[in-house]
Amino acid sequence: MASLSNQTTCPYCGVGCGVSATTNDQRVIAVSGDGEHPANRGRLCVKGSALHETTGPEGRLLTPRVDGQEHDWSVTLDTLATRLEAIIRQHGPGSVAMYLSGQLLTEDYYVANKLMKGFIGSAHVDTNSRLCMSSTVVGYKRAFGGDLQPCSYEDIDHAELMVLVGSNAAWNHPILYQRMVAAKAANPAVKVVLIDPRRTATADLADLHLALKPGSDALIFNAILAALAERGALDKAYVESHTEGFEAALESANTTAGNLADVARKADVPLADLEQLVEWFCTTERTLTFFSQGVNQSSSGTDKVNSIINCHLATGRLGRPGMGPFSLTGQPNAMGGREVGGLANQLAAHMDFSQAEFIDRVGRFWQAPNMAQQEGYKAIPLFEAIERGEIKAVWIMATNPLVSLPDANRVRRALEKCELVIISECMAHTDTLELADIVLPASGWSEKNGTVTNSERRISRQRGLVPPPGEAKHDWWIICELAKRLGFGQAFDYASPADIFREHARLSGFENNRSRGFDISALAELSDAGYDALKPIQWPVHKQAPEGTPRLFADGHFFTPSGKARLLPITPQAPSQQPDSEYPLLVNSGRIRDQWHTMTRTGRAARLLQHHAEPFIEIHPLDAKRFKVTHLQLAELHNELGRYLGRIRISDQQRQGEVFIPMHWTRQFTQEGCSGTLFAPMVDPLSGQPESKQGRADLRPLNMRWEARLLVRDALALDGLPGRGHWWTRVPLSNCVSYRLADAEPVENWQYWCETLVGTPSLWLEDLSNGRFRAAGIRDSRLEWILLVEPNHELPDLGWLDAQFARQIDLDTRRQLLEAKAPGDQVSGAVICSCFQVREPDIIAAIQAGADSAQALGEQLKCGTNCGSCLPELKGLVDTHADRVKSE
Ligand SMILES: Nc1nc2c(c(=O)[nH]1)N[C@H]1C(S)=C(S)[C@@H](COP(=O)(O)OP(=O)(O)OC[C@H]3O[C@@H](n4cnc5c(=O)[nH]c(N)nc54)[C@H](O)[C@@H]3O)O[C@H]1N2
Ligand SMILES: Nc1nc2c(c(=O)[nH]1)N[C@H]1C(S)=C(S)[C@@H](COP(=O)(O)OP(=O)(O)OC[C@H]3O[C@@H](n4cnc5c(=O)[nH]c(N)nc54)[C@H](O)[C@@H]3O)O[C@H]1N2
Ligand code: SF4
Ligand SMILES: [Mo]
Repeated sequence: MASLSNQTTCPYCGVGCGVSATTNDQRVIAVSGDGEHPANRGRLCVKGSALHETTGPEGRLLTPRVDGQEHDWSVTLDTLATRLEAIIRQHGPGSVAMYLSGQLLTEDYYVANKLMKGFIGSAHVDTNSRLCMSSTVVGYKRAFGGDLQPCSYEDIDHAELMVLVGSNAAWNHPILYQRMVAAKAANPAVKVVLIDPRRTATADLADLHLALKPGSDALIFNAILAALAERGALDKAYVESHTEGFEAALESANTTAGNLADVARKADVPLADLEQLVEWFCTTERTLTFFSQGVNQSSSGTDKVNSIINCHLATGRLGRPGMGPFSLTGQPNAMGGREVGGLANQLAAHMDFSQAEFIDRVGRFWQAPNMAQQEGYKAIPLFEAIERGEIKAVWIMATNPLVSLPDANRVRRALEKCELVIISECMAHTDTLELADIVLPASGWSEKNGTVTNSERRISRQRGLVPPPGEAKHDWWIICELAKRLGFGQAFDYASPADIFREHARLSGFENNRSRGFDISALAELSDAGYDALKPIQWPVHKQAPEGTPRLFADGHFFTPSGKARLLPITPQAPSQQPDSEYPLLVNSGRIRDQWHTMTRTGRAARLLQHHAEPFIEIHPLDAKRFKVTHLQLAELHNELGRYLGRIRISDQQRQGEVFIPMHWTRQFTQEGCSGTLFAPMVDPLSGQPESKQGRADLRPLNMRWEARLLVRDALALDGLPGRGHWWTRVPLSNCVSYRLADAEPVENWQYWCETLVGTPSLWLEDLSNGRFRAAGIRDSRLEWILLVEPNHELPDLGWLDAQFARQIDLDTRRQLLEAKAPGDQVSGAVICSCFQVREPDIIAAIQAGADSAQALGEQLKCGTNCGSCLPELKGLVDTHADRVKSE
């Protein structure tokens, strides 16, 4: 049974699941879903279930550093303050910036924003939410007069039509997806539509999948709006009383998408499928439209968001159960960041720089001496200003921009030039950290205390359960200590996150009078004990209704000057990065099931790297032919900005002319597998959000002479790898580190190769005519390393090899190490079910032996019976292989 002392919130996706953690003195040793949390009611997905494997002191950043030297906190903070003051004195407050993250807690975020915008006097505070949710923020503000996400998870239980646009919820919002699965199981009449150029795991639930041409979403929603009007499906009374701008919006829709056949052709989807979507949308009152990065990460993302909202406003489908335009937020505290005003064009508490009154109000509330007067640089221009030398100091907190920003190579050049780079980080090794002048070790999940807000505007507590390792400190503490050194002690004299939260809650209600939708002023009076015991609560939480308020917009009142919601005329735009003869492939990028962003945490858990262990390039079979690449071959995508190396995966789930690459890999895990290097920094003109879904590149096979697997006890510095054109990836296992290596140059003498990299072999087996070589280093009967050069992609079971690093090596084992097949060997295949470590070959074998459903597989192999994240893939395997069985 969960008790307060171990209830916390998952630090990954915006679903915001409650977690019950079991701890010892140092670390979390087990986790389970919190049955009392309304977001997940006891369930956790695969990433959540592995949380305990990704915490603990190993690999953590433990000590503050200045110019590479370790120091204590007092010296480090004094130096930081002195350097910042010097820069501000010489170049003004506009020469310093912060780049924050939706993974900070609300309290960290609040004090960072307050320090910069009110006290240092610079609005150059932006956040990785710029890359994530900023188009939605603008879309909601334009339509509703505030950044107000109107729906709740509960709506899933009432919806009759669910449309997912640019969302792979099965992998990226798994617990919410499972709620959709349950809703459909409970009522098979519920229809689900997926709009995504790829046939993702999410398509498993869909009655209809529109594999549209990338970027054509606004065209489709304009077509729906036009059809709603033509087929008499509008809610005219609602439009009349509660909205404005309808006529202009409809006119744009009619002009650009009045003809369904024309839209189907332009969006490259079958007319009958489009017609089906339109018909369901026109006839289903309770329609929920989910959207995520396929919509936001676009050079016209804001318009796409509004094209969706238009259809809901025209039918009055929001503010009631089971309906509305529902943006799925990505990071655990994407919402909290928006609440405190962490974006450069926001100020605080849903006020921005658009009105002098807001600046004055926030200034009075903070008693701020140096209020910034206009909005600051958004992420892309911010890093451009750093490159120009206009911004001389940047403080990066809880984000890894060298990987996640587009044109990543340019971001590197900018930071290399920057006079003062300050980085607050939990982990000892990240790509960005290598460029820091001042390094500040931060406490992480399970150590820090505060709140986060999930996709349905529900505030939950993350609780500090174990002490931070080494010298790591809480982000809010670090910021406040610096503020004190800059002379702002009085305004930053907080004793705890609870103190900060109360102030944030007070500001949300300050001179609000229901003019701003974000109001949690009822929580401003929480005692410390009340804060500690705070149960998940959805905002607004007005003083007059402290238990939470009725659903947003139920009364048809919006936060625009007229009180009416706005429809906007939308002219669909094509992506700005267009394939051409030089760079003929469209590059799409996104997430995989078991990794979180730049892998600093999920990359620590061996089992999370068994689903996908390497960067890959997913490509349609016909394109594979055209570009002369074969399945599992290594290949290079390249364009004028950079290159990306990955393994080819041929898949008919991909459209022709388009490839998909994961966003996760970094220099810590592979050689040139960072997706960000391929994307041009093209942004939406209103939101500044980059177009990370539509890049372009050319593809060529990498003709490697050999591939090998090297397992070593301790990680290697692979700069020392002999040979040119080499490639590597790294996967941590329980007792060793596993590398895949490849090179275009042959190795003349493998023994010499071993000596230069890992040491003289204790035993080896050479079969050069077959391209085989195996060698191992054994010291004092302990295995130190083993190298396996194999001509094909099937290598022996890693689990067995890994286990040998923890054993005494006897004569039998010596022999087995050199044999082609080790005991317990199986063809290594992807682990589909992480919870029970069930591999693809075993699943296929079971299907071939008669298991004809995911349920049957679960009964036999247990796969899919815990978190359920792999159910879509299990069903996919059944579909593929059961058919084959039947047809044979
Ligand atoms: N496993 C896992 N889960 C995560 C995360 C993670 O790193 N790992 N990160 C979290 C974060 S921060 C975020 S923002 C969310 C993101 O969650 P999602 O938005 O679901 O994630 P993505 O995989 O980036 O992109 C979703 C889909 O958009 C599709 N797409 C590309 N172009 C278009 C287009 O033009 N139109 C349409 N309709 N679709 C298109 C892609 O093919 C992709 O399948 O996930 C959160 N959850
Ligand atoms: N090509 C491409 N690029 C993308 C995307 C895409 O789909 N395609 N998606 C974009 C999106 S939606 C997002 S959200 C971004 C995410 O990209 P990033 O924000 O760059 O990725 P993370 O790995 O989450 O980085 C968080 C960092 O903060 C550290 N950290 C974790 N907790 C704490 C803490 O409490 N305090 C401190 N100080 N540090 C902490 C982690 O170790 C990690 O290094 O990537 C964006 N970039
Ligand atoms: S769905 Fe998974 S990653 Fe997202 S909050 Fe829940 S447990 Fe964490
Ligand atoms: Mo995100």
